[in-house]
Amino acid sequence: MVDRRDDLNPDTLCIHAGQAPDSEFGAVAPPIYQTSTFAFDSAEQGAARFAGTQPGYIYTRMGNPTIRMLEDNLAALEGGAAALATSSGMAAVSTMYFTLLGQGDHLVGSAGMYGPSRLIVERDFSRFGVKSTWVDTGDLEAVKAAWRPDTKLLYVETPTNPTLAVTDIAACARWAHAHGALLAVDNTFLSPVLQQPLKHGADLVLHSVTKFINGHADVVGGVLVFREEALWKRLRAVLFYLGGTMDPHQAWLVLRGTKTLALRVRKAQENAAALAGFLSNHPAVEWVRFPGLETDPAKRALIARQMSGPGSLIAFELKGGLEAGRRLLDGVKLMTLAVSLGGVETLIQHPASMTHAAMTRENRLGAGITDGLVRLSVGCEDAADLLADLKRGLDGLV
Ligand code: LCS
Repeated sequence: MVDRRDDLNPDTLCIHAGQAPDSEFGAVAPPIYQTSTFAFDSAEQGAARFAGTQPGYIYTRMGNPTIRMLEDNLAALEGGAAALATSSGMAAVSTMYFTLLGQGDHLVGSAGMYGPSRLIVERDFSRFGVKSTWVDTGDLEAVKAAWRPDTKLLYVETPTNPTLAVTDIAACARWAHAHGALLAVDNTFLSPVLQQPLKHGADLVLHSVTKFINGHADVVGGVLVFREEALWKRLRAVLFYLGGTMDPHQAWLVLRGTKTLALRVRKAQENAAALAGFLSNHPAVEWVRFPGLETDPAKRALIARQMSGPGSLIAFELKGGLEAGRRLLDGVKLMTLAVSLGGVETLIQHPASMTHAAMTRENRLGAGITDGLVRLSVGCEDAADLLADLKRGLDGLV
């Protein structure tokens, strides 16, 4: 079985890590162990499995071979010690909060992160005495200013959804560790093909695997990947009781997705670079945010250090603001008007009225999510077809 071998490149790990031909019949594709429970040979063996003195499976909420293949695959891709697959990205986020934060603890997070990842702390975990401050984590001075003696977790999304602000993971790791806290990074927007936060000092990485990792808009899922086994064990114990674990069939579908992850990410990124360049030169466009178009020298250097590409998400605003944005959303034909991202199909959406609508307008504006911001998740279609669709939509506005 291909494991965490440093000599293998991401393209190879995507296809092979965590997966060996099936031991029973040699099936090349991973078998789906669609079972809720596992038979013991004897009472003694059952007791030993529960006691943890003998390896082997017990019950699918507490582990399953198909799910384990996905966890090993993603742990290898992120360069981690171990992983936990979850029923959704939000199950990964909430299991992390539930394990690492308690009464009186404080969290510092990226203001512009995916709305629900922030809202669940402000609305729900606050009922149990968890406090939070949300800042532009791309500015280390803002992180330092938000810090308190009881800060236990620094939670960064980089680049952020949907503003594409980039945070220095290594600098955040140094700061958090020097102050007795952990650093978690949501790596959904880039995937391990383009960014590996654990290598820059993060303690855990999480993904909505619904996005690039699965890549085919047919599964909702999540994963947590850990630099060290001790933290994996802590979250694992909580996940097994909270119950947000993945299903074997879900894991199998995601394993199909990971095989082509590197290919899809690169193709989508090429397309995105073409569309971002086109948008930034179009008279109907007010501004474009895309890591590949960054002009600030310090941020450019950070992007070169931390990311092996700009990814395939673009945020932009039209000169006509919200109204023009609405007309574009209704005017494109090939691009699909839908939330989510990271799939083979290009999706277009309006965060202020869709993905980030539950946030207050004040918090949205504070996080850079203007009323007219349009988010594009560029897929793997032909670049010329995408450009023609966008051109048709924009030309109708000027
Ligand atoms: N983290 C990020 C960065 C996300 O974009 C999302 C979902 C999640 C976590 C939560 O993952 P889920 O539970 O949905 O698997 N982002 C969405 C978006 O931008 N549009 O629809 C969902």
